[in-house]
Amino acid sequence: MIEKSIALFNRAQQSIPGGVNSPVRAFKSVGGTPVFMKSAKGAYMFDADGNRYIDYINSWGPMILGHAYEPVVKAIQEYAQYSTSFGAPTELEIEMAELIISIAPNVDLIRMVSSGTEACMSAIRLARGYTGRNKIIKFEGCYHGHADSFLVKAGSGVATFNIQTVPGVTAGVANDTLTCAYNDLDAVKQLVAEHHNEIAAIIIEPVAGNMGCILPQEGFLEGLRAICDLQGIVFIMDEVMTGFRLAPGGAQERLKVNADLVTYGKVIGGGMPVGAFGGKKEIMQHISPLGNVYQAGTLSGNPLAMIAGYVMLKTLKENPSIYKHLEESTNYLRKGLDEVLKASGTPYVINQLGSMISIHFSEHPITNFSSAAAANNELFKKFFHAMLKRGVYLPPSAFETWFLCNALTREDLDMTIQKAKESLQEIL
Ligand code: HOZ
Repeated sequence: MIEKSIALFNRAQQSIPGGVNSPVRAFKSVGGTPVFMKSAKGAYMFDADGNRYIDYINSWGPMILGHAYEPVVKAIQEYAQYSTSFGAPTELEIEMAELIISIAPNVDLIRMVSSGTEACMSAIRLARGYTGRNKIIKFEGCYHGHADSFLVKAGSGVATFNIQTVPGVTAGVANDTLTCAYNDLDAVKQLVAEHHNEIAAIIIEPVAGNMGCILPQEGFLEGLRAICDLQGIVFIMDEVMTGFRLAPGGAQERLKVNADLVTYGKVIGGGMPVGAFGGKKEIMQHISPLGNVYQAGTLSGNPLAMIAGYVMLKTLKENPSIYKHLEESTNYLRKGLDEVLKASGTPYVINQLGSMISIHFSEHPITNFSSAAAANNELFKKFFHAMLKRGVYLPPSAFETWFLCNALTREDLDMTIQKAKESLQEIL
């Protein structure tokens, strides 16, 4: 029963475009009514009607330690009394920067912003300002937030709603965004050769999470690194999803590939609106007020956002066993899902790295956007609804990765596997 959610959705549509403040929440592509949440604790979310869900979105990544993680909540409560915003520097921002630099590889200087979109948008501007070049290369199905340059062949909601061209993005901006298929190093080489000395940056999700979960094939990231070195191109790793999740030092640490600039979001804010971009001093020193590449924000380094992120990152840094537990949980889930999917007889692919995982209903490996788009995504929609009504909250799109949190118990995982079995029996 989701009567209250239905009433809330009807009401929301009178005052909010589509009834939601971010498109994929609307369930438009899977159909049905989005569930309106009221509270969450640990691995569970509770909707307006009091239904409980095991959560595999975790706010699209940030809640790696589970919802309402007590030390984060307490720190926010304590800091709120000092002021919710200063618009002036604080010691806490230095603590946060020093902590990130101590955890993340290749970060000499870090600038805090308020979202992953801002982080990626600013990193691109910096790369352009630093190199004096205009064009960037991004990969089909990768999503780096909703800044104009990134909405060309983007993943996430743009792919979910099958939007081919985003109105409002000028041809000039779109022309400066070149795209290649994920995992296609030869296509990148060709593009770089065709646009000699024109490309400022290559930006990539080192593990893609916006077309389901897609892993870089062996040598792909290393190949991009080598191209960037050879051509003086800035290599930007968008670690908004992978940062502090795949390892304390994110994909850079886990996959042993170095970025020139790295962008963060999600986990870095402990559930508050936070992003950041950082990297080598040689590049970062071009950011204002050190240099002339302008970038600013009234709420950048906001004290509540900083304390939430600081407590979260410190917990992760000091407790490496969290990553071991997350990995074990995800492996366990993968094994269980593998068994029930195999038994169902339907073709499927499970992609996973660390605590990022997704299912595509496909006979073929899922290695890029076109293979993800060719999968049986109608079946995924049915699977999503069958799981939802059984109390398992998956992303409402095959073009999104699932994120696990550390609060999941074996019982939760067993229940998820059992619900997957029942769901497959219902829909096949
Ligand atoms: N960046 C998130 C994962 N694709 C989606 C968040 C949103 O668009 O609401």
